[in-house]
Amino acid sequence: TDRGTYVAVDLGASSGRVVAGRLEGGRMVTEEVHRFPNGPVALREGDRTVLHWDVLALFNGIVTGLRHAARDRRVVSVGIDSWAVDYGLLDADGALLGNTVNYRDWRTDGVPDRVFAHLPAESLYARTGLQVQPFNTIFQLVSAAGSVQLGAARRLLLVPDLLGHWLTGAEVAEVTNASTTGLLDVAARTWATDVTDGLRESFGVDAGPLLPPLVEPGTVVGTIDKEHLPGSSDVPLVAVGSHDTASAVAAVPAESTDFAYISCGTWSLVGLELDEPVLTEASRTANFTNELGLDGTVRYLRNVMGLWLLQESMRTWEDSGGADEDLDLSALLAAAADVPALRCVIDVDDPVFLPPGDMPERIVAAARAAGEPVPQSKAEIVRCILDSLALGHRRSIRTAAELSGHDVSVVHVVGGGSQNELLCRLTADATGLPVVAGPTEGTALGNLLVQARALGDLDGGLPELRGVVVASVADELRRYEPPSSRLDWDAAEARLPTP
Ligand code: ADP
Ligand code: LRH
Repeated sequence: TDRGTYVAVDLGASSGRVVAGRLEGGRMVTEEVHRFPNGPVALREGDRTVLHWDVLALFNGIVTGLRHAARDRRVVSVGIDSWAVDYGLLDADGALLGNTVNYRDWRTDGVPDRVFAHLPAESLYARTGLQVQPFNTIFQLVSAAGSVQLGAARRLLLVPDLLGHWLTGAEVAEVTNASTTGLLDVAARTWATDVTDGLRESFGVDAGPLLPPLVEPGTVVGTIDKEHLPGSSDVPLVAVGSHDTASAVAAVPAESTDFAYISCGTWSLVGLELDEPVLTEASRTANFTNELGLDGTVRYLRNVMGLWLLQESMRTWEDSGGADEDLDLSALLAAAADVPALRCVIDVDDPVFLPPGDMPERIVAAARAAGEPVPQSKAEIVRCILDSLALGHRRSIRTAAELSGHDVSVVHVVGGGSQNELLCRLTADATGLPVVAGPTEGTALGNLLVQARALGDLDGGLPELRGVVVASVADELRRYEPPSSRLDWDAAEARLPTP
């Protein structure tokens, strides 16, 4: 029997995709129906330049994708996920106040310390369990204190909820993504009113009234306006794990519970799935985050700078003139594989790498400052990035296991980066654990499975959903065993600054 087609909208920092999925004999069969680019847009604002997202282009991409999906399929539901923390503000008429600011904008430089002077980092961590990243929503709001837009705002909607609002009129905050704001009580899964009270008293930022009601993944939040799905009637918008990383983790093809995951794309999100947050002082100082997952789970992880380093390096090289074949990703990776391992390693978590810019130059400067051999060629720079990311993966998995008291016997790498064989091989080598790579579009799969379950077409918890993942992507998975003769990762790690 044809249950119809679920449509996942998955917006990454580097591209947006619309994926149609159908259940067939216990498998979720997927087809990408539309893909469009995404990236920062630098725009003058008074006397400075602010990085934005082109949120209207994203909306257009979604609408086009829905149209493609509905052309010869019966669409029965839609779900949206995106990167975390960013938001749009609506005024009292429901109009968008300005473009969504990109989390890599420098407006939050120095803001965390200003906040901690009033709201101590220890008590914020105890309440929210959230890592300190300058771009957390709480810091973005404080950086906007006193602005005309914030003064006129009536509603704050995170990116997936904003796009969903434009499709349906609903105003909600899906809880997995809300857990990245710094405004959520991680244990209660409710807004942290003591934090919003503190923001009002210390910074005059009255965020509390802007925050919409929270919903858990699986909630039907509204009906897609007919103009966007002509021919279909009453298609529900389902709140999925609207934080892309939550959907990615839900679709890890794990067959046991002692797995670590790396959601590997623009970022490497490296960690474990837990039942309870870890709110210890050691966890806070290691900057581990407790973000919320499906079905009451906690995503205990660290943000490792990820393939952003490679994306931005390639962009720099492209901008500086040569659209030659050197800039083909697979050719670059093949050349990097021939460079000797661990010659130059850098601390990828250094905040200098966060904003857009000349990444090769920053990498060279970081190597020079640390007394590492300076990479010369493109291949050497790429090799330095991948060796250093593998070190970041290794350190994060080990620390996650230590801080949570959990064992890890396998590492699942999902997302676009799971196609990077060299990085997967290095990660197996660095961690001393088998790596299972794939699926590439796990986030979309996690999004689709939550819709199917919400519609009553699937039963069970995460183990059952993961069973469907395994059945759906088994052919796509690649396994990398840690080699018996190992490179000296201990010595390489010792060359990095201690965290
Ligand atoms: P995001 O969701 O953050 O936009 P993705 O999960 O789409 O990111 O991953 C994008 C990354 O995947 C790219 O930066 C690139 O490094 C990597 N990638 C994409 N395709 C390939 C490929 N064929 N081989 C190796 N790496 C790839
Ligand atoms: C990955 C991601 C990550 C966040 C970052 C802002 O796309 O959602 O989990 O930390 O974007």
